[in-house]
Amino acid sequence: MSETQTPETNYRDTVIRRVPADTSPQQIAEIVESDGGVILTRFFTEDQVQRFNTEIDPHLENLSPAGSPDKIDILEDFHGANTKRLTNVVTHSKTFREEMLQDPRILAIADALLLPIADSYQMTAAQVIEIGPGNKPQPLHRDLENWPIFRELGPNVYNVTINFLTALTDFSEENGATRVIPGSSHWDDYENRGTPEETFPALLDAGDILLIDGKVSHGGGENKTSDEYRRAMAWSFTIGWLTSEEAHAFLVPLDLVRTLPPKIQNILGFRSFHNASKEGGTLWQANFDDIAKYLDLQ
Ligand SMILES: O=C(O)CCC(=O)C(=O)O
Ligand SMILES: [Fe+2]
Repeated sequence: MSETQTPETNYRDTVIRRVPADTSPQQIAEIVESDGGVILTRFFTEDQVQRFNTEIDPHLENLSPAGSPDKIDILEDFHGANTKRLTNVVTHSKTFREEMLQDPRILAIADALLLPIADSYQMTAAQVIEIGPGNKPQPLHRDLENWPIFRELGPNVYNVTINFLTALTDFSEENGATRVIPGSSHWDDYENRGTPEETFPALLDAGDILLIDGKVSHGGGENKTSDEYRRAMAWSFTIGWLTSEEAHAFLVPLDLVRTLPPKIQNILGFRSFHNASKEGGTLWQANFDDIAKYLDLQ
């Protein structure tokens, strides 16, 4: 149990620290580097959450609750038997595209955490995750395991990915709040993902964000209710020199992309990834030039 626990505060509020949404990006980055995650309270307004939910509702309705079409055992487990997962959220939601993704606070936090190791970053995925009644706990994992070599490299590796897990309904321990093992980012052996007993639930209100790095062990919680649906969006940014989970550059229509600012176009893979400050090459180019030029983006 954390040393910061005091009789007046619930341990759950101290073990995953909670800070207001207007906390400085530097402070947020420091907490994430220390604990592996932090809760940013009241980040998005009720109105934003409500509009977002309304925009994605029809898309979710059309989805099967079988997690994903993947028939590989570990992915079936990972994606859940009664969980809906909606991808390509940039295309589906105007509120996400124009407000959440362009929120200067989000970009400043991502800058603080990712620009020290690369000159540009991308959104590897934006996925709505609706955990339904009876769904088992998701296996504990670190998000950097998407690129498994990092598992072998362990805690001394740079943090290459961050996840802004946003609550779209209130999270409770019973309905499947994400579970986190704070500090597991510093464990020596990344083959060790910890045990359910070591986890703490991220108790969020709709609009709060659980921001985690790629190094902390966590997983979606079990939904023990008979009638509640826990809805979240996991949207993750990774440095530009890793392949992203979602191929946004092939999924988001170019006409839509033309309406977005250059930094967002870059985040979606419609501009090249630079590494000049580290004396690295430019990646994802066309004829040695920025693909934005090839695509005639302004
Ligand atoms: O649904 C959740 O609470 C966790 C999702 C997650 O860990 C992920 O998408 O990487
Ligand atoms: Fe995860």
